[in-house]
Amino acid sequence: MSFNIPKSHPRYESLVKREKIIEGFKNGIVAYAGLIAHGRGEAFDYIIGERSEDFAIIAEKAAILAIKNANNPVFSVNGNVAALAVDEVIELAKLLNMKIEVNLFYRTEERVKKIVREFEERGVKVLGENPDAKIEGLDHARALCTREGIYAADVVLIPLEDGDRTQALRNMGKFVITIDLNPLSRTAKTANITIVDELTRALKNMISFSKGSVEKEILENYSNEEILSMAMKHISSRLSELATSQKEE
Ligand code: PTJ
Repeated sequence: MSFNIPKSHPRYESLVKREKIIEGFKNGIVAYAGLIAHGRGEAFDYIIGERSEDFAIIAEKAAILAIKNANNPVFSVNGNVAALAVDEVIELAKLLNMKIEVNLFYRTEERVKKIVREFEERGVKVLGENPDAKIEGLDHARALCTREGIYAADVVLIPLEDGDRTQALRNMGKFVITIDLNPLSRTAKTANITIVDELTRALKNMISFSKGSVEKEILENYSNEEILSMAMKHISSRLSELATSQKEE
C-alpha cells in the first residue's frame, strides 16, 4: 500500500479499505466510477455505525440458504469487489460451491483481464474473459456474460450492482442477492435479498455462517421489504439519537 496508515488511527479500517480502492484504481482494476461508488458506500456505513446490524445478519443467513439450495449459483465480481475482497470471494465461493464470474458494468477487456489475473495468481479459475451470452434486455458491453456462468445461473450473488442490471437479471427469472450499503438504491429495492452491510464485513460474516448451520426458517420467513424497512428505521433512529445526545452535551 502506498500510504502507510498508522494502526492507532481511529478510522484505520475505513482508511485501509479506501487505500485498497485507490490501489485498485491505480492498477487498472477499479473503474473511475468505482471511486465514487466507494465514497457513497463509506457515507452510508458511517451513518449505519460501521457494524453489521440485525437486518444485515438476517439477510446474510438467508442468502447462504438460498445459495445452498441453488443448482448453479454464481458469484459476480466487479472492480470494487476484486480490489476490496478477492480472498474472501474465493473462500466463500469454495464453501458454497459457487462459480465466480468477472462481470463489469463499465466493461473494458483490459480491466477484465487484470481482475481475472488477480484470481489466477491465487490458483483460482474464473469465468468472464470469453463472454458468449448476453444479459437479456440490456445493450452495450454491460450485457456481456458467459453461458456457463451468469446466463445459466439460478442464483446470482452480485454485490455493489447497478439497478438496471439487477432488474434485467430478475426479468430473466434469476434469484438475485446483493450487498449494498444504500438501502434506498434501485438495486436494494429490486433484489430478492439485499444485504445492507459493508462488503468485506458481509463476506466475512457469510464465511463464518457457512461453516455452521443456519435455521432454514430464516429464508422461509424472509421479506426483503421488511429488511429494507429495518435498515431505514435504524438509520433514522441512530441519527435522531445522535442529534439528541449532541444537544445534551
Ligand atoms: O467494476 P465495474 O465496471 O463493474 O463498476 C462497479 C461500480 C461499483 C462502479 C458499478 O457497479 C456502479 O456504478 O455501481 P453503483 O450504481 O454506484 O452502485 C454501487 C452501490 O454499492 C452503491 O449503492 C454504494 O452505496 C454501494 N457500496 C459502495 N461501496 C460499498 C457498497 N456497499 C457495500 N460495501 C461497500 N464497500
